[in-house]
Amino acid sequence: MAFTSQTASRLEEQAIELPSWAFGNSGTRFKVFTQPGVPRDPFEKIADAAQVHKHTGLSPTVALHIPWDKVDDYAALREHAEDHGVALGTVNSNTFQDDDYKLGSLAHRDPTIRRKAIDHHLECIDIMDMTGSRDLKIWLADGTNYPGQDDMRGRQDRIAASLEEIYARIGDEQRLVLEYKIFEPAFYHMDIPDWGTSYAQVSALGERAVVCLDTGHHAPSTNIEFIVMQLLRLGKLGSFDFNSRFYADDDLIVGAADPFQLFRIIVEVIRGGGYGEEGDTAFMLDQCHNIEDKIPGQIRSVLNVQEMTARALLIDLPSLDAAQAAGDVLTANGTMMDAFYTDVRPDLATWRQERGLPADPIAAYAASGYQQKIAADRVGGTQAGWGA
Ligand code: PSV
Ligand code: MN
Ligand code: MN
Repeated sequence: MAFTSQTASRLEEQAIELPSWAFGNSGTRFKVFTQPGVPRDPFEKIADAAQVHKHTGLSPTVALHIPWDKVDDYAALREHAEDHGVALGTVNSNTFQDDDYKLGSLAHRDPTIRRKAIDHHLECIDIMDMTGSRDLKIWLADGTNYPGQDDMRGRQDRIAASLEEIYARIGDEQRLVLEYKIFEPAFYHMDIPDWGTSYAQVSALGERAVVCLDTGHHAPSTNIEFIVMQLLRLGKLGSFDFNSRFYADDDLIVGAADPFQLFRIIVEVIRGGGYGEEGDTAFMLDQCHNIEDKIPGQIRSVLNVQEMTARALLIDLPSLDAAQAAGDVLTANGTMMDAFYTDVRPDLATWRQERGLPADPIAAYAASGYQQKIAADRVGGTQAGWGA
């Protein structure tokens, strides 16, 4: 199937949320490389994120991380975003950078620590009310390092009770999104290590509690698209944190390590009704750009997602269905591969031009002078929060 006007209009339904932390300095536990011109506050992070949307038309919202993006006046932040042509998106909580949470947050045995962690989430919901955000995303660093360190069952029960209290405060138009991660920072067990645990926890809460699938949070060789299929089938795939990895939680540019995996994931999103206007699955990036420039790194990322979406939209579904029904293994697989191997880049350049966007967003950004301007104007930019 060729790139048609129908493909073009389905691509208009795409929105990919950017993480505010992608624009700050970041690194590994070995070294944080500082870059000239990085934002000094959340306002500047949003201005940078707006550059990505301006050049691609793909990223109308920016996710916040509290307390990294704490400000005195959220109405002003919201207005600032709107002035820059974007809106504020998901609010991410943070219970992993405080000494009190050494042994856990929502799972902690001590009710005063649990209270503090729950209250942090209630504060995040207050912020969502001011920013107009729909989603509260919770990723917990909770877990243990040694067998016997704590009672895993008790921790699971305490998380359930804590989440119940947080969920009770979620507004009618808001959602609680629970992310899972196989390991790190805890290494013996994580309290929310996999989609099944996240699914069990959110299912107990109610309709507006859903799962976040971070593509970097699985064991090597995990069939992630199977999880996508299953969560969509169960009506619980709330969002993606897209990034790519070679080894662990690498947070590299989405589609860089394994574009075919990204393609397969998006095929299942479309198949499961999670894409665009018909679906409720939010696309977000969760990445850091440690050694490359951050704004063009984000531009490349959203273009990679768009490119794999376009290829996924090209699958000849009637032929695929016929081949599957006939048990014609090679034709069925070949139909998928024909779409995957189609170079859609010229069509996407045209798609952009037809919508008043630059054919080559990375070149247009480089020519805009924005990078030089922020390097000259901003001194002493912030750290994204990682690799400190
Ligand atoms: C930690 O692994 C993590 O990368 C999770 O993926 C969160 O989504 C992100 O940090 C931001 O809190
Ligand atoms: Mn994530
Ligand atoms: Mn992660």
